[in-house]
Amino acid sequence: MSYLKQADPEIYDAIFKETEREANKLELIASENFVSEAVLEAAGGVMTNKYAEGYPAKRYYGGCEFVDIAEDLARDRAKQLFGCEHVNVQPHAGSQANMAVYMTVLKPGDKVMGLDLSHGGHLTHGHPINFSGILYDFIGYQVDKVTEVIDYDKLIETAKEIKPKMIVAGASAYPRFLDFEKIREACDVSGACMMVDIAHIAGLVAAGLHPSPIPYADFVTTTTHKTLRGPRGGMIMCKEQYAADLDRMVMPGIQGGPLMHIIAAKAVALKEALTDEFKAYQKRIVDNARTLAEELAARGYKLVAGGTDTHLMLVSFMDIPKLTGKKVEKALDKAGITVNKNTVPFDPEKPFVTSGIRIGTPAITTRGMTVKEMPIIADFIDRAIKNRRDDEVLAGIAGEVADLCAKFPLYQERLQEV
Ligand code: DSN
Repeated sequence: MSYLKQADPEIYDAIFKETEREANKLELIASENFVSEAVLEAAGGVMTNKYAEGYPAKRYYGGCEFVDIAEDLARDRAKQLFGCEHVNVQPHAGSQANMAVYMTVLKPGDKVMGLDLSHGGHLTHGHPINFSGILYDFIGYQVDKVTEVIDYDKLIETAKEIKPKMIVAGASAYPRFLDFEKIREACDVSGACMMVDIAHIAGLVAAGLHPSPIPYADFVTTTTHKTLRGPRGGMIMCKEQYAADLDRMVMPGIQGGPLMHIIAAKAVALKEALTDEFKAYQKRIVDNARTLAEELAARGYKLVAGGTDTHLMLVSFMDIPKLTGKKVEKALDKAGITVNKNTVPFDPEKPFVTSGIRIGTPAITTRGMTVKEMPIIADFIDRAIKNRRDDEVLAGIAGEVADLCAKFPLYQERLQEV
């Protein structure tokens, strides 16, 4: 019998339906994934009850001996996985991780450079409506109009000229490898501190499938729930010289009590990430993304930057009159396929409309799909876009999607009515 079903049937029902949605639809949002039952168990455990301001062995509360074990394990495993000098596993999310780094190094009004949101960056990399753009003087850098790859020469020139205090690398919608050597060069010529946000590519970096920023960067931030496949949360790695200042900035600077149940779940995910099976999983993510991108290109779709090196791709509809990301997202949703509309470089549309969609393979790869399924998925996407005004066809595709998903079961025990 479920305690939750008895105590709160409405929430029980919403969670049950979300489990069904995840199991029966194709989850192609590049930043999402399906965590293991072990991660879910830790995240749903009694450590949610514990206040533990401070750090292991230096807490402001008694009774921290067991949460200390969890946080120490999370820190040790992160260091082993990424080869970093220091790590803080307490940030509640990626946004708090980025805020903690900025506040460790910068003063309000300082000049910072970050990739423009519409060129693949992130809100916290200096967007004017975000705290980052409100507090600091962010100057954006962009991709090249023809290659749609970051224009590193221009970035280095601009850095030389404006002498930012920090350069932020990292992206939430950029399909090619990031060149950390070039970013380091831009930092060195301008005297800037280097921060890399690897939220999207953390799993790939851990598996050695994307170059690591650790040797180059002063700070590396990440979320733990994307390719890394852990609980929703954040993490910061840095050189030892910044460790004490950074830890003070996370707590008491911007956060209070850490979410110890989530830190325990981060430790579990990091243990999983240290296995050979995880490395093989990351390789399958990349193989699937490359194959899906090729299959979409073969059906006439334009891929930003010509394809992908990572777990994600951006499909641009800029050359197709009247077609927008918003319309495609809606049609795919009706066909049982979940993606997000996304601006593409030099997009004339607003962020709520956009001229593109972002597609990622981490979640479908977790449930066991391989390169064999990618042509089938490309076909679903193509047919849904072509028949976007025909609800009957879209419902038919949704049926085929559910049949495909049934071959790759997910959270089956949770779908047994209790
Ligand atoms: N919202 C995340 C993403 O989808 O990429 C970034 O924070």
